[in-house]
Amino acid sequence: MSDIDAIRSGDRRALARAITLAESSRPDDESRAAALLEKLDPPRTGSWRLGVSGAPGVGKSTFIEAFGLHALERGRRVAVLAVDPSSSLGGGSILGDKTRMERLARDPRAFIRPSPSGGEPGGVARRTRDAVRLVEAAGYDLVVVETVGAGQSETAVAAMTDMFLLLLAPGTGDELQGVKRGAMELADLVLVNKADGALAGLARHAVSDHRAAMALLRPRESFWTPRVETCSALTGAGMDAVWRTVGDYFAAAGIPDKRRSQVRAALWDEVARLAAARLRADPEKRALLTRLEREAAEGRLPLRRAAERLLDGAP
Ligand SMILES: Nc1nc2c(ncn2[C@@H]2O[C@H](COP(=O)(O)OP(=O)(O)OP(=O)(O)O)[C@@H](O)[C@H]2O)c(=O)[nH]1
Ligand SMILES: [Mg+2]
Repeated sequence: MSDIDAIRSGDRRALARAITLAESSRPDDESRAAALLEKLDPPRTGSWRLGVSGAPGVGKSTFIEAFGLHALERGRRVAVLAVDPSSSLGGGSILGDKTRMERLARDPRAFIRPSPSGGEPGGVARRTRDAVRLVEAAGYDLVVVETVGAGQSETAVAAMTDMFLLLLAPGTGDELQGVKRGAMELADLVLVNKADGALAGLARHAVSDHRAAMALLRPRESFWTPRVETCSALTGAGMDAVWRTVGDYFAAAGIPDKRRSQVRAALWDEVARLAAARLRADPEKRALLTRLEREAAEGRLPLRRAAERLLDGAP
């Protein structure tokens, strides 16, 4: 059976191998991965791609497990992928050992992929995009991409998913100030998690604060006004409402158009990456590159001029 047929037929090991190949930054693996991706069916527009972000410990993994189990009951097949900005620096891994989402992981209708470790920063997002394509080809139609709320990973995840969920915890002081405005601006749904026990009251207050704050932001999508709700990933409270809100979003959204424009933007990222890699590897440019780098570093040549000369091959 070909790799593609094995993936299509639900062979989890073939799927895992294909994702490993897509995560590799070795040039020969990259071209094998591209050949594999080329053979995939066009992406399914019936799938839901959700980005989930939030500060460490806010409950992302617990939420994804609760939401994922909910989705399984409603006939979806669930894949969870992680974009972990720290792993590229040799740090920990979101889905590594801390939270295994054990109940979800045990279900044959779910596929959980730990975050890639190693590789150049920025490459993680690109490889996750390929992993989304692969899990969809294997029939998973709810793809959740988890990322810890740090730096550019949120922006990258929002740019590769259909709907972006931001999780906050009440009473941690990060209600308004600690959470970057940027993450709020990306969010289609803000969830104040841990709305249980002693934190329930605080969570309600946090919701009204965030609603007021969100009302001041310009909506990202013409078809959707971002919402703020509470939930408890631990008890499952509010999970039905979250499911309905996600359903409302997908009923309102023009997913094919949104994905087309995401792919256009990603294409230009890829072009820039490939062009830079080829220039760096070009033996004829090596001497020129060294000289231009030095002149730019010494402030003798504006960056724009250095880049132009490198591209044009001017002396
Ligand atoms: N009370 C309460 N605790 C929760 C809830 N959700 C998560 N927790 C707890 O919060 C802790 C962190 O949960 P995780 O799901 O691992 O959080 P995370 O955001 O995935 O954390 P990182 O992956 O480290 O960024 C765990 O001890 C959870 O049991 C909730 O809704 N209520
Ligand atoms: Mg986690």
